[in-house]
Amino acid sequence: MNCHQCQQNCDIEKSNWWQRLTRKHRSKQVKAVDGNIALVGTPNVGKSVLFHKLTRVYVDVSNYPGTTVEINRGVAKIKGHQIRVIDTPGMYSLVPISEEEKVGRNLLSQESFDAVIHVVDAKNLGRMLPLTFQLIEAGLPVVLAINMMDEADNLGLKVQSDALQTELNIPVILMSATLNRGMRELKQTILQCLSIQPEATLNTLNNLETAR
Ligand SMILES: Nc1nc2c(ncn2[C@@H]2O[C@H](COP(=O)(O)OP(=O)(O)O)[C@@H](O)[C@H]2O)c(=O)[nH]1
Ligand SMILES: [Mg+2]
Repeated sequence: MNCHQCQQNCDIEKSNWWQRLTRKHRSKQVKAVDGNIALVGTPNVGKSVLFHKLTRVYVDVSNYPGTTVEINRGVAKIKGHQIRVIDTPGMYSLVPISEEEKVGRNLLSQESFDAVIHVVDAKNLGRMLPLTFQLIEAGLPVVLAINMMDEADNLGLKVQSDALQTELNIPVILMSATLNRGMRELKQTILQCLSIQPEATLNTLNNLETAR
């Protein structure tokens, strides 16, 4: 019998080989993502360092349509969940002046995010918090990642993260992206924003259920 693939004799061994190959190819395809997050903030606060620490699975660099502004998109794998991450261009305000800020604002308004991580420099909190307020006022699901804590510590600066968290009513994480400090808390918070309960919480809930 002629095979429709090769137009020759198609033995059973070959069809098994074909099935194995297509099965292998299918298993290599990227699974559907479980959520979307964005990294935002002024230039030089560590967004790209954080982006590369989070995304090791797949990274795509492209220009935002009609502009020369580069956008990095990737996929973070956190506890088996695939989360799309976008590294937005630097922005000082949601009221755009530069082309980068326009692109950043467009991205935030056109796409839907489960978490918008506002990355700030711990040494310059006063200058950076106004954007946090704007993002919160815009109704975005903001997480404040206070980065460069290593440098703040060296300067003897203290950041009252608990007070900030209570005042702003959003998750606040102290971190040093280059030193991997705070990465675990950030990943845990991202899962919580996606309504994916961390194991500990799930276990606690299960225990409560069985105790009834
Ligand atoms: N000391 C210190 N440097 C950092 C940290 N995170 C990022 N950097 C450095 O800050 C600079 C700007 O980082 P980058 O990720 O390019 O910032 P972006 O403009 O926000 O994307 C780079 O030289 C990084 O190595 C950190 O937690 N501590
Ligand atoms: Mg960058």
